[in-house]
Amino acid sequence: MATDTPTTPPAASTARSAELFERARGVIPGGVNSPVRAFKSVGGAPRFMVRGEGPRLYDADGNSYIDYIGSWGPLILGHAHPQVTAAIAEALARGTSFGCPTELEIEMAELVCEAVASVEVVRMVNSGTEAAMSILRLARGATGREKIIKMDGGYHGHADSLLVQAGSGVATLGLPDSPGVTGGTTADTITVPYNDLASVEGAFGEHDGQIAAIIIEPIAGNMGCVPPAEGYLQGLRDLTSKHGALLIFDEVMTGFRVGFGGAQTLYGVKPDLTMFGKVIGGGLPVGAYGGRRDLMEQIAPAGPIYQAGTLSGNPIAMTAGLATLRILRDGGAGDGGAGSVYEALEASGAALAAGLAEAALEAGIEIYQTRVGSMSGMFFQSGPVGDFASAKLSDTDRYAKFFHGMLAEGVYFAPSQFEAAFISAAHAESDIEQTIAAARKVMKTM
Ligand code: KE4
Repeated sequence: MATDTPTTPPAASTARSAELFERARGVIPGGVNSPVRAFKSVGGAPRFMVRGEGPRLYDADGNSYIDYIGSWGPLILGHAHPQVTAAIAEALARGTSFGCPTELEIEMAELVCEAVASVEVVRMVNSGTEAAMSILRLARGATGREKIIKMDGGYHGHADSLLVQAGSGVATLGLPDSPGVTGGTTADTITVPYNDLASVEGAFGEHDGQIAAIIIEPIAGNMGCVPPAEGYLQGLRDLTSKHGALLIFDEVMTGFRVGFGGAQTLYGVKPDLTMFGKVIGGGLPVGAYGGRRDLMEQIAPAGPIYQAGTLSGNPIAMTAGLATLRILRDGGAGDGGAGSVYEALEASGAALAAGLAEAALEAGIEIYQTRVGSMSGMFFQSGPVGDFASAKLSDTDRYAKFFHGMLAEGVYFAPSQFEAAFISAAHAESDIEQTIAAARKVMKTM
């Protein structure tokens, strides 16, 4: 859905946002309900948004922004997509939650199983964190093993056992990365560098027979966007199969984002279990986990491994998710032709990346770009970036200057060098062109 891009007013006041931030900090930790929103790593005060439409966000001071966050991934169709909002409005009239099974949940489960070949059975939860907690409990319960391997720089939500310090470059046993997380809960979490098969082999060598699973973002999106090296994911598949461990893909960010079948379909690697979130909720709180039937049927009440949730499979969230996924499956405005949305997203992603590269070259600024479809990264360094250690070599001060310069030009990138950028199907060519023009202007000042 292309939109005529209204001209962005000159960087007007942000007084109302500043006032709201002051008020928020009196009653909400740090003034926000999720840390990254507070602009801590780029400095300055967050903009309080009042509305989103298509590719744009509108803040409390009346400024508008071309949005490359999309609520951190869910809004692949853009803000307030008419078919999604209409479906939600219609569902609302029937009530918001029943605490009983509904056909909507079956339709969602059937759609996810149809889209992702490795998923035979799926359970809805309310966030990616909840999906991660549940999937690890399942992996440990099903294998009878206690240790898990995660990647340095990999993020799977804030469940205790996953809040471990980044490793020291090889397989390191987990030390808590937050007060309140006990050594006991992270003792069984081994961290290894992303894109490094040897360190995984080493971990299995050291802890053979004790490792329940590897949990990984098949395309890392929380160290900036870092795609898997050639053969890496298949290497993990071979190692987990060889050592009787499970392979878990965290597709909360990549699921239905980089293709209708997610990263696993794109790279042709079949995990045992997969987590979902973001896009499958169409902007409402949804997470999910699923995979092999023999594993998933060990989840209560089918099996003994407990997991529950008051609002899991909520009818309004299912409605928003189903409306979104059906448009992605059927293409464009639901006019048939599977994949046409993804083709458009690929074209937009490529155009933005090329424009940013040109702007950086013109300004004599070194950047290292990564991209998979409509999910991308731009590291302020010469690269290459293949893992968290190399990502951290980026010039984060320069990123902060870029972020604020673009914000003043009405373009909203993530307020952190270590996040991904997302394009939606609502971003028109004119939005991409406006973004590139702004980047050319801003990069010259950095
Ligand atoms: P939630 O619990 O925030 O729904 O999902 C956690 C999660 C799990 N797995 C992956 C790959 C994720 O990217 C996330 C959450 N992503 C962050 C952005 N990098 C959400 C933004 C935020 O924390 O506010």
